[in-house]
Amino acid sequence: MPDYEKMREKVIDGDQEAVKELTQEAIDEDTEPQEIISEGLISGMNVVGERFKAGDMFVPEVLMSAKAMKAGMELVNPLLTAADREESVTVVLATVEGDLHDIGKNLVGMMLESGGMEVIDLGVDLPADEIVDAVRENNADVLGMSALLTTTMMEMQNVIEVLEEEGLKDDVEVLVGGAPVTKEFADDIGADGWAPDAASAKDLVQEMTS
Ligand code: B1M
Repeated sequence: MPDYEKMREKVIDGDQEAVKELTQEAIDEDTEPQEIISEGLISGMNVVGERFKAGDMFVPEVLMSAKAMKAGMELVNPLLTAADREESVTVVLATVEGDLHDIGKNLVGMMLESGGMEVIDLGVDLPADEIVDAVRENNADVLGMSALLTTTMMEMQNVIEVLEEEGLKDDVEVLVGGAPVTKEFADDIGADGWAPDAASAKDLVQEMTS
């Protein structure tokens, strides 16, 4: 039986090497990959999410934990079956055109991955048509957009308008966030959801897609 308590602890500590070792041990014991993910890796990251929301952990620590979780996931991912993958929620994530800030978006992506979702991170400074193409091509369940500048947040509305023009708006849940973005703004531009931080974004996406 893998030592999940220790695995969770090492994810929380952001200890990549220890997480890799414990994950490999669990794999060598022929443990179900899904069990390793849910009982050890994601379960540890869930604690991190809660502590971050409560203000008991800070961005650099969360990034370390997310890296440790990812290091374990990289060993487990090749063992997942096609059926395991099909069940997964697909999220396309981008920072909108004109905006180069990506630290918050990356945190959101890591949290979503820790929730077992498939994240297609398009990067920063993404024009609306490229975002919409990626939503279509990946048959995304959720589009997550981030903006950190008051001058670029309006671009989110533009993306939603392009989604509407292309007849895709009803097929995808649109989630927006970033320091200047408020719930009121999200409602005004027709987004389906807004989250103040990465851990809340994961909770909301889980709600939206369940
Ligand atoms: Co810039 N910058 N920056 N910057 N920068 C801010 C945002 C600013 C507030 C600084 C200031 O003036 N006090 C200001 C914006 C002012 C405004 O618009 N009102 C600003 C400015 C003006 C600029 C430039 C224009 C500066 C210049 O060149 N004159 C320029 C613009 C470049 C561009 O984008 N075109 C610029 C450039 C940069 C750097 C490149 C140097 C760097 C970015 C590096 C990078 O991201 N790779 C940078 C940084 C680091 C900052 C600050 C200092 C920190 C931002 C950050 O990473 N925060 C920032 C000031 C500040 O916030 N103290 C500032 C940490 C991060 C974890 O938080 O991104 O808010 P945040 O993400 C949170 C939530 O918002 C939420 O979850 C995250 C974590 O829980 N969230 C989501 C984010 N995205 C979400 C998506 C979701 C849900 C939740 O769903 C999809």
